[in-house]
Amino acid sequence: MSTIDNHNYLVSVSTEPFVITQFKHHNYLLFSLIIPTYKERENIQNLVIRLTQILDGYIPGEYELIIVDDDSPDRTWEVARMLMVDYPQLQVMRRQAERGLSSAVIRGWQIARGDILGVIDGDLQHPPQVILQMLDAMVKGADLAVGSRYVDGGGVSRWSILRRFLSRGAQILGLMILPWVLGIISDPMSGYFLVRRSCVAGVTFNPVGYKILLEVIARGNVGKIAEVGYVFCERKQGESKVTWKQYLDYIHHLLRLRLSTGNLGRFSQHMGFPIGRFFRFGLVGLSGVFVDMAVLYLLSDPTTLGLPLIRSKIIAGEIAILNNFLWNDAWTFADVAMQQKEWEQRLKRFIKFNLICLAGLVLNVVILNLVFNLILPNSYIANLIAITVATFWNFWVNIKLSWRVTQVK
Ligand SMILES: Nc1nc2c(ncn2[C@@H]2O[C@H](COP(=O)(O)OP(=O)(O)OP(=O)(O)O)[C@@H](O)[C@H]2O)c(=O)[nH]1
Ligand SMILES: [Mg+2]
Repeated sequence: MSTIDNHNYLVSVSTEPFVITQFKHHNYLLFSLIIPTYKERENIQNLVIRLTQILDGYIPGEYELIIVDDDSPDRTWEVARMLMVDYPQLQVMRRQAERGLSSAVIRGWQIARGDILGVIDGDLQHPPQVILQMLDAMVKGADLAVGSRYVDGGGVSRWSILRRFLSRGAQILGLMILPWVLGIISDPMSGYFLVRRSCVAGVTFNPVGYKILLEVIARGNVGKIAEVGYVFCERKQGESKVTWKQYLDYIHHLLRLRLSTGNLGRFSQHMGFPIGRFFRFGLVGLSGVFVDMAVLYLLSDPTTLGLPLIRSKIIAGEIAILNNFLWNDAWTFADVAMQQKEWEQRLKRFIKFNLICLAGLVLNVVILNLVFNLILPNSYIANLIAITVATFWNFWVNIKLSWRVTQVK
């Protein structure tokens, strides 16, 4: 997943799965610390100096620092590369094909040689000396050592009321959606932690947004957890990259983890049923209902175009199908569609989707009739049953025929 460029530096080149391997390196190390950076030109040298002083006094020669920079416009990667001359334990990866904090951390761990894997912010807001307590906890047998702002010795220095409120609000929301992940530590939003390689090796991660720790706890095999207090310092140089998008990403991430881990995830794996996809497919279907209704109104209502009902319905239905197809292709089955991007392939999928939905409609009518006449003479309940069966039909047959995952491999 990474190569060496013609200046002898690491560059990430592909979008391979986010899987960390068990050891295969003969030049194994005790500890690899990832420093994800985006526009941290002014901070990076100080951080490397501090970390080196601290770690050289504790585990000289047994660690590496890996800066993963997302091609920062301020050329952080260039400054970092120059440091490599004086700091041989430093590696630098400049990512041009991918973006994002969490994925940067995983890409770093994928090239790491350490038995203990860690992450620290590149802006000096995480006090470097705390790493020693965390390493100590790992050496004493913890699987995961988390720097926490909410245990003894921890805190935030000068956060505004709004930021404190948002941070706590996010934590409470997370507790409601993923209690078995956020409920087991005091600071699940921490971006400062160490984890044992064996707890994350072989796991397929799906990193979204900022909160990589959630991903590690939810998908990894973490047993014993240690928490070490630290004070989240003020940023002195550079600027924060936190925007509203991070809050949206966070909610997206929670829902994704909710559907793919815990009981639902186990059920989904056990039954071979892709619950997350089904959820997205259902949402898209719902959006189609609104499109259908709106177009039907525009075409058939006497106050608008006043076209005949049947003709309006056929056009509205087809536009809704087109709407659903576009969303499913871009979202529900994006991973499959990305591998089959030619317009002929898209057209083929669209035609199949149309035919399957048509068959679904026929099925809908047949089941409605059967249930209504033979089992339960209530047209609404009968219709609900018919819609449910048709939705499963549409989903399942479209997976098998339109967005065929097996064909991709
Ligand atoms: N590689 C990479 N690093 C990132 C990205 N976004 C942020 N970072 C780094 O991740 C660390 C944390 O980001 P910050 O923007 O400082 O977020 P924060 O510390 O939670 O928030 P502040 O208190 O506002 O600074 C810093 O080292 C950033 O440079 C990204 O998209 N890619
Ligand atoms: Mg920061």
